Amino acid sequence: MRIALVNGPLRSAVCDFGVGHQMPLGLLMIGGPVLAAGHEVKMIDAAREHLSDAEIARRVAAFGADVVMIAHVGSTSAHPCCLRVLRSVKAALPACITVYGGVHPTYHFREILAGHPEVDVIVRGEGEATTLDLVSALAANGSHAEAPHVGDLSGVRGIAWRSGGEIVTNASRPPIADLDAWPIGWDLIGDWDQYRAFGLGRAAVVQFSRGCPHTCTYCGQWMFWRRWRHRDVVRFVDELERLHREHDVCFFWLADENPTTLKDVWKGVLAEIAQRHLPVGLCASIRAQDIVRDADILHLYKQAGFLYVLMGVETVTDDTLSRIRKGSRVDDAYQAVRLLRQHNIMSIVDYIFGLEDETPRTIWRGLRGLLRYDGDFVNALFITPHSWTPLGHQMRDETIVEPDIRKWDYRHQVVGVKHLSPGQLFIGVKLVELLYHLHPRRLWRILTVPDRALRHQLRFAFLHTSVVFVYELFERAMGSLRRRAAAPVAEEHAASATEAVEISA
Ligand code: B12
Ligand code: SF4
Repeated sequence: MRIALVNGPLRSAVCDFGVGHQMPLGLLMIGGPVLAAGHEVKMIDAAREHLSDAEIARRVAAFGADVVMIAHVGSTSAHPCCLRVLRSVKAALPACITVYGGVHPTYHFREILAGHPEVDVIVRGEGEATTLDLVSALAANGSHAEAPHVGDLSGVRGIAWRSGGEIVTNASRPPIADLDAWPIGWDLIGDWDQYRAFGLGRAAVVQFSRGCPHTCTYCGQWMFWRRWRHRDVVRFVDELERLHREHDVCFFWLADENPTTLKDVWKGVLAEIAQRHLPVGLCASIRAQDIVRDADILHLYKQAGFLYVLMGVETVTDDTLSRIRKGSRVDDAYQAVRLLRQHNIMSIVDYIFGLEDETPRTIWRGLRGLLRYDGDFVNALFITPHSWTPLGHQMRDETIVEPDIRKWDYRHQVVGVKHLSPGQLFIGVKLVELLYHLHPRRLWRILTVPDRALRHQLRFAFLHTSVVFVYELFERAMGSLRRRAAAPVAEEHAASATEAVEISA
């Protein structure tokens, strides 16, 4: 079969002006197995190339696709644009079967299939094995010949689809036991120069492990992968080495939720990369508690190439940390930043606004707490109550001030706070970002840190953070003007229903 993989055309300030565009690893991971099984597969990265819907449909038609598979890493915020693309594809190619996957459709499959005939099949959860089975079933059914009939898919575990107009949820699929057995579709990347990070040359997103043993209430990733698993250390590092040698990849972005889960295994990964002396940089999300735990092996982080650690500190009080089940304490974050600094590794700390009822006092306390942590950069986020998370469930009755799910991307306020209007909270958050990043201590460090490479990285990040900051002010101003003109919110942009569905349903 001929399968077009489309990375949804979501515009993102973070990629356009901040870190740079990254490759859609999820699509590469479902593309690899079908490619290896002998199907013809083409990647259309509409996000990277900023393609219009018409151009995507044109490329899909030119390829002669039997099946179009779509997703985007910013799954919820990209949902409206993914549907829009599928409508264009169906209009241009009614016989083409459309398959949708990723986090958001995994949980909202029922309302999507009920309201959107442009979606034929939804793959729920981990995609590799399900996609391969699905494509084999579609090929066997000869489904592509007769639109929009997909044939009998009742034997394919892990999907939701329509049969005779009824929505059918097939049995779920157990988590993949051997992650190394599933080839990644690196050959689907046409131009490696399209993917770069932090101004450090070619970059690749890679994944050593899946899942997370923690259960933070605002996060759904621990449910999505169901249990923590990891790849074979040597085979994983072989892959990094091959990407570096064959494609000149200089920077690896780990997509893992929690790569550090087992200290010995993680130490093995770091030691294996370090002993190969690969001239590459690394970045990953790592819990503050694990950085503190790893104090005695942080030199290995550095030797392996760690340049950035993203740390979800989320808040500045132990009470809130325990309420969101973070499983760490304020002091962990404080120590982690210092340890990373001693090893010349940059820390980018995530802070979530809206975890408590924000007032000018809590915002001020947040700024003071962040200055005490003293991470190199702060990534200010807003609480986003995804329906499948425990927090989304708890917040069911809260006021939603942003019904447009294109903005459910953590960078826009979604839930109302009692004591501040959205405009006031926005100003508060922007002031925190401004005062934090322009703090004399931070500017002094950017100007004078002795390590040349680190100085360069700090300046790069400072410049690009500033551009995103200005863009968001501009976006907000334009949004207010548009709101004043009272543009109606289109149906597909309204918040999707809050039905939370277990992945194993
Ligand atoms: C690396 C990463 C980034 C990087 C790189 C993004 C990239 N292009 O690869 C950067 C920093 C740029 C980034 C940005 C954003 N990200 Co991000 N990111 C991640 C992270 C850490 C890993 C993503 C990943 O590659 N996972 C590994 C792959 C293999 O998993 P996967 O994509 O889910 O794919 C599997 C299945 O979902 C399924 N599947 C996926 N797609 C499809 C498609 C089809 C057709 C099928 C059948 C199956 C299928 O099969 C795959 C293999 O099993 C995740 C958190 C996490 N650990 O997962 C957040 C995450 C995906 N990001 C998220 C968000 C919100 C964003 C931003 C919108 C944030 C922002 N405000 O800017 C932007 C989007 C910008 C953009 N244009 O890409 C959220 C999405 C939540 C949601 N419900 O929408 C996540 C889950 C973080 C979180 N904890 O909530 N991100
Ligand atoms: S540690 Fe990170 S990935 Fe794990 S549950 Fe908490 S927020 Fe999610």
